[in-house]
Amino acid sequence: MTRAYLGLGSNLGDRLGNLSGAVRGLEERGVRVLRSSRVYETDPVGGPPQPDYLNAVVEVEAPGSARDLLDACLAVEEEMGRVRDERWGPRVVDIDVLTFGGEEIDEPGLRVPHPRMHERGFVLIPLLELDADPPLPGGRRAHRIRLGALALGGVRPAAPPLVG
Ligand code: GSY
Repeated sequence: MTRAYLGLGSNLGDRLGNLSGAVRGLEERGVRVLRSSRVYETDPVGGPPQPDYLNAVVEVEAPGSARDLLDACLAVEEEMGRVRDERWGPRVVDIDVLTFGGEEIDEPGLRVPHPRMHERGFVLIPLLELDADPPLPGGRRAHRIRLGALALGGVRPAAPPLVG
């Protein structure tokens, strides 16, 4: 079993219901969701004009490899109707593997820690609720990251944690 952090996001349909559905889908695939950050409403970053997101980070216990966890995330996204047709476009649900234990992985389709996680307020702010010193790309440490206006702007607490 390996502890990992996953980033969840939704900006289509019943956004909060979609995040809860993602948690259920992960549990059904043997991924135990141990803790959740609060849910934040966040301005969209990148891509075409699109609705605001709800984002959260969950801590999970994963039974297999990082690749197995990624496959479980992709299966849940697919089951919930995500169509991967527009890069950076709106989505019913998005599940990103942010970290996997202390592992550093750079393989096609799987880079862990997630290479942009420390630049995104919608990831970093909920993650820091769960872990004050999480693994970050390139061995960076949270205390050295400048949470400037860019990272903090447009991230507003919106709902309680998804579990617990
Ligand atoms: O990377 C995940 C999908 N995504 C998001 C997101 O989850 N939240 C916000 N605020 N902007 C985003 N842009 C993309 S792409």
